[in-house]
Amino acid sequence: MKRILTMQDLSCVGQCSLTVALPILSAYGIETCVLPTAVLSNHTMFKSWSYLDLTQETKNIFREWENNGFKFDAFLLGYLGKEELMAVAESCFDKFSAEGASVIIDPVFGDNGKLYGGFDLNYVAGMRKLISKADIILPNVTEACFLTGTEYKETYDGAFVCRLIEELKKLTKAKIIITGAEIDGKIGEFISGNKRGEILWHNLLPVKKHGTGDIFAAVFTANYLLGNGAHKSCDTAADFVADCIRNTDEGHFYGVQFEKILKTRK
Ligand code: PXL
Repeated sequence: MKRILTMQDLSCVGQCSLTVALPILSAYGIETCVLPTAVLSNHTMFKSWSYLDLTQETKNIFREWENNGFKFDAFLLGYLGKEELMAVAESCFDKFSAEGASVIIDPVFGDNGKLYGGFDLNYVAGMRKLISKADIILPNVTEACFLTGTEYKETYDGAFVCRLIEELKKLTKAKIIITGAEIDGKIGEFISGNKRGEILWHNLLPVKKHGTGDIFAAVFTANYLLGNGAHKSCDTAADFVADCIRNTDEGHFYGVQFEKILKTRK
C-alpha cells in the first residue's frame, strides 16, 4: 500500500485542506499521514479566524520521524500559510522520501487574479523556488500568472494558458497541470506534454464554491498514485468536483458537500 504525506493547514471548520485531503485519500485506500502547517478555527473566507502557526513544531515532528525511520512514497502539498514553510517542505522531501517518491504541489495562494489574505509576493517567490522540487504542479490560472510574473487577465484564450505553461517550464521540470481555466463558457485543465500539451474540457457550472481546488488535488493525487496516469486522473478529479458542486445544498456557502460523492464514487 502506498503511504502519502499531505502537508497543508488544518482549518477546523470549512471543508478544505486537510479535512478534505485526509478522507478522500484514505477512501481511495492510500495510507495518509498529515503534517498540519497551521491550525485555523476555520478557513479565511469566513469573516474572521484564529491562526496557530506550527512551523516551529515541525522540528520536533521531523526529529521523531527520523528516530522512527518513517518514509513516504508521495507528498501532496497545499496551503502552507507561511513562507518559512517552503524550506521546511524541502527538508521534508530530503529526509523522508522513499525511493522514487512523487512530489505533487498545489501552490494554493490565490484565485481570480488576487492573492488570498495573508499572502504577499515573498510567499510567491518562495513557492516559485519550491516548485522546482515537484514532479507535478497544479496551479490555477491566477497562481500560474503570479509564479511566472504574467499579468492576470479576466478573459483569456487557450494560447494565453499555453504560454503560461511554457513560462512555468522554465521554473520546473514537473508535469504542469493548470486547473480551472475558463474559456468560452467551458472549464478546462491544461496538461503539459513533451511537444503539444493536452486540454481536458468540462462544462462550466454557474456557481463557484470554496475548497474545490483542494478536492481536485486530493482526487487527482489518489488516482495518480493508483496508476491511472495524469490525463485520466485529471478527468476523474474534474468530474468529482463537478458532482460535488451539483450535489451541494443551496445556501451552503463555505465549501462543497463532497461527503455525498465520496460515498458513491471510486
Ligand atoms: O482552499 C484553500 C484554502 C486552504 N486553507 C485555508 C484557506 C484556503 C483558501 O482561502 O483560507 C486556510
